[in-house]
Amino acid sequence: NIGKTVRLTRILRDGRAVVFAFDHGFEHGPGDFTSETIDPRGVLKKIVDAGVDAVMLTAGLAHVTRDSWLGRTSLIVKITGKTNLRPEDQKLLQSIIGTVEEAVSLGADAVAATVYWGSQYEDAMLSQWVSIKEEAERYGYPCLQLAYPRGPSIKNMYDVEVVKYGVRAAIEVGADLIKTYYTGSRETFREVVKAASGVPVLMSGGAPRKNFIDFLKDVEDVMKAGAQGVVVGRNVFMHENPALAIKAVMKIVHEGLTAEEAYKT
Ligand code: FBP
Repeated sequence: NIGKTVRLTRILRDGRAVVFAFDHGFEHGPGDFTSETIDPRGVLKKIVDAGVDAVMLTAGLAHVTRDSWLGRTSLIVKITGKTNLRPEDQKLLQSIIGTVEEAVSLGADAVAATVYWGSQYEDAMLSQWVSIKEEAERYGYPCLQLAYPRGPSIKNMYDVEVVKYGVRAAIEVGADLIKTYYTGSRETFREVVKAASGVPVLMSGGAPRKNFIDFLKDVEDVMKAGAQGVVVGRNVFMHENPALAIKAVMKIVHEGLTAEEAYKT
């Protein structure tokens, strides 16, 4: 599938990528933002100006923020989602919130969908995934899977065996790129990368760390463990200087700097 290779190369230009996730307004709600960041256009422009490899947005957000990213970075359209407003017992289900065709019409380079591996709704999310995949293959679009182990039988979603299972399951259903949780050490994440069997693995940013340097150390660890990059949201847009924050992440991912070096420069 040449189209898929072409588009993947646009995201992973040197084989690695820093993706800015900004779907939090949908997933978490306005509580993640300040009165300045509630309008996504300003912060998105700063991140794109800083040279980020791709942005991951819902189709609606991609449309309203088009002047901030269009023609200047790659776009990944997230086509599943859930709001925090739904009842607790429905929060382990992601719904279809967009289509591959919409992503194509936006000029995107990939689509993204979440599967909560281990959820009581795993079956529904897998049916969605297979349909998304089928359409994406037709258009030559890579599918990024947010392979998140979450469910009643999962005690620790950051446990290496659990994360490895999610990653292995993701490749078994044809993920072209995988976004997953950091397992807390270089050694364990090396196992996760191995389980991905050559499919690029990107670390999911997670909740904002008290000290930004600690987040950068995680980025350094996953890169040393063989990951292809990161998908980061809150640790960057909640930073007092998002442009500086994303640049530091990019220095580790693309230039191989240590966390300490990237923090200082
Ligand atoms: P973060 O770097 O902020 O964690 O963003 C990554 C992401 O997966 C987003 O794409 C998504 O909105 C959010 O985290 C999911 O958050 P939660 O873990 O609360 O479901």
